[in-house]
Amino acid sequence: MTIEGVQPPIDGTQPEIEVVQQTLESLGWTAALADANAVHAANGHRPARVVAEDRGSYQVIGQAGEQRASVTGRFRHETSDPAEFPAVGDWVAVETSPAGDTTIHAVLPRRSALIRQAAGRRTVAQVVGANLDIVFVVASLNGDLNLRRLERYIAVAWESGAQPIVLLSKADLADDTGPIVADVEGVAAGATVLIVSSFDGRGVDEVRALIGPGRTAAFVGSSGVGKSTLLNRLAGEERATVNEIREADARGRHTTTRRQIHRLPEGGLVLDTPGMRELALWDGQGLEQSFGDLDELAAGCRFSDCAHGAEPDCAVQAAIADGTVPADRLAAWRKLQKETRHHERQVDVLARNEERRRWKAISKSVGKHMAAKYGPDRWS
Ligand SMILES: Nc1nc2c(ncn2[C@@H]2O[C@H](COP(=O)(O)OP(=O)(O)OP(=O)(O)O)[C@@H](O)[C@H]2O)c(=O)[nH]1
Ligand SMILES: [Mg+2]
Ligand SMILES: [Zn+2]
Repeated sequence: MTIEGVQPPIDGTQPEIEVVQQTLESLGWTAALADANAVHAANGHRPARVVAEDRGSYQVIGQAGEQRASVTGRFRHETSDPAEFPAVGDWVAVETSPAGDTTIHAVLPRRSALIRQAAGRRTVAQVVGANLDIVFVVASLNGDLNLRRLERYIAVAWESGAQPIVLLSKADLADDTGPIVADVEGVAAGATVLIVSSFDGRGVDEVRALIGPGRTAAFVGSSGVGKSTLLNRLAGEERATVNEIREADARGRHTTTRRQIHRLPEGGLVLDTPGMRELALWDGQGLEQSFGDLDELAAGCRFSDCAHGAEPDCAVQAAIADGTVPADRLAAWRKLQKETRHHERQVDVLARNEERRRWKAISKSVGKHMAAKYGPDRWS
């Protein structure tokens, strides 16, 4: 399935400049990206967004419509870190040769990135999605709701720099959602929890409004929770294949097999992902980057081992009381610390050091995003 709505000009000429701007903006283009792109524009490269990837072949979309693209030999040669290769959601600088081959010269800085530890024995960072505004963590209300797993998903979503929102799906199958919602809110670390049903339509308009024109949202969660069904409902047509879950244990069948960004009629963008059982956070370095404001504040607490609870003269609690720090950020920080401690026991030190360098580059752009969101003094 491909993205619709952006067509190349019929006669092959360049579309008018306003039309180009509007198209890029509807794909999530921002002034900050335009700044970062200036050096590439000077080289005659055009911006495009990666909407799908297939073993090194990228599907990109930009003012020239949709194209297949691959990275230049030079890019491949100079990039040793898999996390620096283009990922779905990335903005890239492309060039099309007279023969019609499109190549990617550079990846523009990411303002957010959903990163997980890739499956397999080696500890490798995998960018699930880049430049996301919202990460919808989807869990089904029909029985198989695992709070610990959900908690980890939410922690990784917080870490991405995007806004995490929990979607409890298949509400039409649940009688009394009250107790479950309370449990989920307990592990949501301040993320909003919404109840949806793609069958009776409950919550669908809220989700649509949250995504909004020019914004990008990802659906993540276990197989079979209804991510693709919700995408189809939002799109008003069948964009992605959907399959029955297994009767015996309510598990999904891993129907969606690759990540792909779809465009909604209203102009929002949805990244549908294959079901992932685990979304593991692999390193604590990101914590310092994303929660640097709390670290700094904590230095001002009376006790060096302050847990920022009921201790006297706690600078973190003071900041929450005067409104400089939202209370949910403290909750999110705690959850992430817990998750990281758990995880650090599992990864070998060598791999962690390697990841640390990778993570720095990525989280730098996340930090910039946070600065824009929460103010530069606490994030720079
Ligand atoms: N009752 C009910 N069933 C739903 C709802 N949404 C999805 N389903 C069903 O759940 C099953 C799995 O849906 P999918 O959309 O394929 O799930 P997915 O999360 O995309 O799964 P993967 O692609 O494997 O990760 C299908 O049989 C859907 O019809 C809902 O709101 N209510
Ligand atoms: Mg699916
Ligand atoms: Zn404190």
